[in-house]
Amino acid sequence: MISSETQIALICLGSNEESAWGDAMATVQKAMLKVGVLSEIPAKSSGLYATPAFPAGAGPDFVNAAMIIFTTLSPLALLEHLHQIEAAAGRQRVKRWGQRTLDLDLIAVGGSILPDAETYAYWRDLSLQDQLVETPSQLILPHPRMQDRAFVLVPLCDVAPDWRHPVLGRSVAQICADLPSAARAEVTPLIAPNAP
Ligand code: PH2
Ligand code: MG
Ligand code: MG
Repeated sequence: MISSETQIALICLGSNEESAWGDAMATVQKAMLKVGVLSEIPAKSSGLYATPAFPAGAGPDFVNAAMIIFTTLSPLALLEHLHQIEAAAGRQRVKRWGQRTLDLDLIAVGGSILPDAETYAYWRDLSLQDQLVETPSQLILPHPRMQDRAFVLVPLCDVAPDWRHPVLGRSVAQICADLPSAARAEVTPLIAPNAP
């Protein structure tokens, strides 16, 4: 069922360590099934990609993917479901940039700007140096770094190329095209997306 309250949610999946569910690729694939269950109509899943860890040298390559789901859950309720799936894969939240069995990041929910435009802008404009030491304690949407990250944008292009960023006013495809081509080229397809 889909209601007038149903919103599109953009989710990025990543793993660079084996989990209770197998290697990084198996972990992301199983997580895709579990995230898909949260959607009221069939979810859309990107291909799987190998990506170098960010920041450079932070560990083994990641397997990354993206999904869109359609849900009436609030952003916080959805985040809680994503954390439960991470926990089921055996994720322990230890080190911010450490290796991770499974990371499910909520990238955006509809056109929501959370908690407000000013706080969003603070986190978006944080210098790279400050990003390494400051972590938001609340959910910021859209994800304040999405426009910088090829490992988020290239998979998102498979599932939501036309989603428009509520602050930047640009689509996923446009934001992705703005990345340096070298950054896009580092995102290596492992498994192609299913035909729609
Ligand atoms: N996630 C991180 C940190 N670094 N690097 C890549 N390539 N992919 C990720 O998903 C990723 C990362 C923190 O969540
Ligand atoms: Mg992440
Ligand atoms: Mg995360």
